[in-house]
This record gives sequence, C-alpha cells and structure tokens, in this order.
Amino acid sequence: MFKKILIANRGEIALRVIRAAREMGIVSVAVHSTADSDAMHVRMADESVCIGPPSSQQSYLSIPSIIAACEITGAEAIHPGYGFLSENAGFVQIIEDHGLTFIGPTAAHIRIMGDKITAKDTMKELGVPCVPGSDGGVPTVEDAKRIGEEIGYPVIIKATAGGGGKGMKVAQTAADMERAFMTARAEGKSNFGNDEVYIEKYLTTPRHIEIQVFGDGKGRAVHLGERDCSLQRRHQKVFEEAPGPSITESERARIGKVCADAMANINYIGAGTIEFLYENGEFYFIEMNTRLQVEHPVTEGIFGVDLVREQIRVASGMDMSFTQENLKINGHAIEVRINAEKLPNFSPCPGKITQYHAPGGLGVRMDSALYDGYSIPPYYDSLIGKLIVHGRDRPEALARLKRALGELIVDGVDTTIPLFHALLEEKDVLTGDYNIHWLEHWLETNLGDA
Ligand code: MV4
Repeated sequence: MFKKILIANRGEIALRVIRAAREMGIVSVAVHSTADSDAMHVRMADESVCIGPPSSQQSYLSIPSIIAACEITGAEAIHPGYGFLSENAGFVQIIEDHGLTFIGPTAAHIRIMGDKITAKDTMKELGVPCVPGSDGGVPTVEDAKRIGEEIGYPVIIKATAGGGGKGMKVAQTAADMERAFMTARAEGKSNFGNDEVYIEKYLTTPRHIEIQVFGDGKGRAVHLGERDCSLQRRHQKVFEEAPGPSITESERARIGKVCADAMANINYIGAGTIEFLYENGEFYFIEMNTRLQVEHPVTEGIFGVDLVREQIRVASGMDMSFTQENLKINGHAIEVRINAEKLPNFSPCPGKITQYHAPGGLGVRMDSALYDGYSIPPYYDSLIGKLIVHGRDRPEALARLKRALGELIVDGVDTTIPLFHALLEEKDVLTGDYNIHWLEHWLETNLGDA
C-alpha cells in the first residue's frame, strides 16, 4: 500500500480523497493555486504544495507542476478527483513515465472511452445495448441523410469528442439534416478540435440512468447498481438518487451483469460509470465516464462502501474488498448539489461566506469544503457542497432531505438551496416521475429560466 498520495484537485472532492487516505493510514498531499492558499483541502491535508497562479490552466491543469509536487513530497500516487485531469490519458502516461501511479483507469481505457465512437464500438462488441444509429463515423451529409432515412427521424448528430452538450444537434426531419449535421461538425471542430460525428435515433423522453462499475484490473469487476440523474439543467446534474425510482430489481441485475462482465472482459481498473438512456423499459448505452463521479456518494450510501478507498486499494495492486454477492442495496439515497449560483439564471455567485452551518443527524452527509469566513474564488466551478441523505426507503430519504435542507445555512452568497425546497413540493419529484426534460420545463414554467 502507498505511504503517501497526492490529490490533484480542490474543494469537496479533495477533502473526500484526503478522508479516505487518512482512514487508510496514508499521508495526503494537497496541491493548490495561489487563490486557494486558505482553502479547506490545504488545511486538511497532511502536506501541501502551491502549484501556480489562480487560473486552472496554470495550476490544477499544469502537469509539470503536479509531477514536481510529487517529486518534492515523495508522493507515490496521484488521485485526480473529477474534472481537471481526471480523464486525461496523456497525464496518466506521464505519471507512469515518472514511476508514479495514477489512481484510476489505464491511459488506454481513458482514450477508448474519451472518443464516443470508439467507446460505442467497444461497448457494442462487449454486448452492451446501444442506441440504434450509424456504424461509426459519418463522413458526409449524403451519408447522414441516408442513415436518417434508414433509422427514421428524429435523429441526433453527435460529435465523437463532444461533452457537456456541445457538438450535439437534433434533426427532427430530413429537412433539418444538413443544418444539424454541419452545426454538430463545426462545434466538434471548434470546441474539441475534432469534426468527426456519428448519428443516433433521438430518444424523446428518456431517463438518464448510469451504472456504477468497479474493476480490479485483473479480470474481476462488479456493478453497484444505478443512479438516476435525469434532473439536469444544461447538462449539469442537480439532483441524483439511487436506486432509480423506475428500475426494478431484475432490470438492475440484468443490465448490471452486462456492465460488470464488459468491464471484467477489458480488465478495467477502478471506478467507472456506464451511462444509459432508459426509455420504455430498455437501456441504451450512450457514453462511459472513466472517473469517480460527483454523485458517487448516493451509491456509497445504499451499498455502504467507500469507493475512494477501493480505488486506492486496486491502484496499489490489492483486491477490491467486496464481491458481487456481498453487495446488497440498503434503502435509498439522494444527493442535491449546492452551487454558489443566483436563481433564476444560475449565474455564478462567488464571494465571502458569512455564516455556514452543515446539517447533521441520522442519514445525513454533507460533503463540502466550506467554512465560516471562507471566500469562494471566482476561478473555478460553482459547486460548494453536496448534501446526501440516506433513508430506509425513498419517502424517508425525501423527508430527511427536506429536514436537512432546513438546517443548512450558507449565508453571504446566493445558492441553489431554495431550488431544492421548491422541488420537494413537486408531486413528480415526490413520486419519482421525471425524465431528462422535466427540470428544464419546470424551471421555464416556475422561474422563467430560458
Ligand atoms: C441523447 C438524447 C436523446 N437521444 N441521445 C446529452 C448529453 C450527452 N451526455 C448525451 N445527451 C443526450 N443524448 C439520444 N440518442 C438526449 C440527450 C440529452 C440528455 C441526456 C442525459 C441527461 C440530460 C439530457 C438533456 C438533453 C439531452
């Protein structure tokens, strides 16, 4: 096992990793920008290294600075958290070239899943059900029109390198195709430097269901059920829960086994998430994330496992501490993302926290790097905390969420807390009757959010 690891991240996820390391008797090294000298992750880590000025490009994304911080401190392994360098195959390669260990999947697996066409080809080959569509890339508008006729409209054109909803265009009819195709291509080129696109049948009212997988890199892999992350705004998740309110035990077992077998087959190592659209009882693979996700705590809540601890274990060559047989779901968990954003437009709201009080009690977890007097810097994302609740069933989790939100105090900046108070009054949220469009529709109707 490692004696010392470095966390190449900030905020709540850096704390999350430091906590797991400390429980394992591993010394933690924080890295930080000059804007984060007073940040909680720096205070909580055993050691810290300043790696550059405020801009992410020159600090949390600066590979030479992070490698240098490892060499200075003697850290043997790097946990990337989420975002930043967490899905950067080149970073993994450089880490390995320096005789260090990346706490995460191999560069090859990151590369495969980072290109959505390759990811889909690979998953299809492994027996994972995919959205019907083009067989690989679509080079010309003529090809696109032919495929549109074959699979039937509406279709969606996606940039293979796309992400965050960029490089994705729906063609409702054949008349839309040329414009949608050219726009998706142009967005792929300008945002990701890659104009390759592919085409899928457009599913009109699916849920976003993702399966948590975990592998040991030696041919063993398990699944830890699903999360329903359908409540999103502009491709940013807002509210996540596990188990999914629409998923039956037999559906979970079936798709879970397909995913676990696929990961065992490729010797996947560490945590991963296989994303599906779910409509009319069918799962359709769309993409895979080769990292620990923001919403991993809901899965931890219902399975009672520490996913970061497991990531560190397998990265050091140890086995996972569980098998599929001893992973049993207990109750229900919900996470809400607390962002420093002003409603109704969700505009970022950095500034000084004049009062902070975290909720507590049975089944309540607050993952946050906030403290009284902390100043949220304007340079990074607006996530300032995640409130995760666990209950014996969904109604208990919902009641607990409402109670915990009532205890939570974040003063000095605007936050998304009022949004959750309002959502918990909605029948569809209380019954779990929502899809990927529900929240945007609700925001338009209730807040006039464009
Ligand atoms: C789709 C889709 C409908 N049909 N693919 C959005 C981002 C990217 N991860 C995939 N996305 C979608 N792909 C097909 N074939 C609808 C979306 C989509 C979406 C997916 C998940 C959660 C929220 C969403 C909001 C709008 C569109």
